[in-house]
Amino acid sequence: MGKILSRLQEIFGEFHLTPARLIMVGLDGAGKTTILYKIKLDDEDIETLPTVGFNVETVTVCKNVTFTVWDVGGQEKLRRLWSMYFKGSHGILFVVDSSDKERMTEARDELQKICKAEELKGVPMIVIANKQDVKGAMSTSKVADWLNLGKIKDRYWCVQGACATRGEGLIESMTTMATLVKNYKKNSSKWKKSNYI
Ligand SMILES: Nc1nc2c(ncn2[C@@H]2O[C@H](COP(=O)(O)OP(=O)(O)O)[C@@H](O)[C@H]2O)c(=O)[nH]1
Ligand SMILES: [Mg+2]
Repeated sequence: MGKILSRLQEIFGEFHLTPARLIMVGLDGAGKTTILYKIKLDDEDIETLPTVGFNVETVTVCKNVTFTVWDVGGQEKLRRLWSMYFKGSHGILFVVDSSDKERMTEARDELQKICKAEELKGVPMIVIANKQDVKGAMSTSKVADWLNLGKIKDRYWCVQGACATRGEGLIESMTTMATLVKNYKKNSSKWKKSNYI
């Protein structure tokens, strides 16, 4: 088992009764598939194909953790399907390409739409500021500014810098996520077995 995956299993070990359901979203090209493969296969070199259209992947990465992954943006008609996938989620991983200044506004708009979703009220969010290895990539605080994260007062959130291709920042992201999900579980009546469909 890869390093990231075994660490993930360790940190989510106590979620055996109520497995964590996480959604991972972001614009196409942000690095979601790369992150997923890094978690599942760790150091192996994987070539990723850009996800075309509406593509939802649900992956159980280890015993207690399920990821639902999809691209947001430019899919207005399909937005009504969102709630179906949002329901029962305990954490949001929002992945952003820190080197793509041109699409930062679009990323912000998508993030704001996600934050407005009723099904995700109070659900904690980690923003993964990916592609920190690219020259000229925005720092985590710049990304936070661009995405207007300071305005978010109704959920816990945090920004984590990452380089998915090298697997950097992923354990940190998942460790923080585990803590936030634990708090969410403690404080939210939403965390009920009946939420698991
Ligand atoms: N330089 C760099 N490229 C990355 C990083 N993460 C992903 N990529 C590349 O960005 C492209 C899109 O990644 P992908 O995982 O398919 O994005 P997705 O559409 O969000 O699933 C691929 O060519 C990846 O190899 C990173 O941290 N640094
Ligand atoms: Mg993808």
